[in-house]
Amino acid sequence: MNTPSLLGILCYPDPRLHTVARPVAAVDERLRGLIDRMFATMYDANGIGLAATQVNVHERLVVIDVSEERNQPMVLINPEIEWASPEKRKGEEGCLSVPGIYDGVERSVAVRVRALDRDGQSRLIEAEGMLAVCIQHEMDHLMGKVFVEYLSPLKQGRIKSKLVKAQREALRS
Ligand code: GNR
Ligand code: NI
Repeated sequence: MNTPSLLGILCYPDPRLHTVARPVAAVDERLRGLIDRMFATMYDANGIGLAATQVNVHERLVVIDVSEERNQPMVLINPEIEWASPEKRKGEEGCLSVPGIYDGVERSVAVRVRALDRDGQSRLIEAEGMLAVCIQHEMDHLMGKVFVEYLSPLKQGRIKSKLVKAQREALRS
């Protein structure tokens, strides 16, 4: 197969990151083409996950690879959380749409998620550790939520100013 072309990643505070995604209607060749381009974009950016929202496609689709070797691609289509552990833990998060910003977010330590795979087969995914964190982070994107929204208004304001300034300067150079 040809190398899939890369997609542009929206940067916070782009208002399009707050769009709520609609369910994927059909797992077909169009969708598999988009999935391949999302993986290429995620691996190119050294991310462990990418939600369709971040590439301005507002459908419930996520790609993930939390493996060290970057050889365990995972696709979640129309994911729904069936169970989230009441036990939570605070961990450091980053986001390809919020470059250079890292801060602590509380997440359930384990989740069970129902989703379709790239063949349209229904799967139950039992996740803990980094995979559980990543799935919750990506599913927030599909709901139009970016991790910085868990931080204090003061921090959010500082992050916004910093990124707006950085994007202005990137545009000028
Ligand atoms: O690459 C990513 N790393 C990461 C680290 C800690 C918690 C969540 C993530 S997801 C992020 C990629 C991304 O922005 N996905 O939406
Ligand atoms: Ni993200």
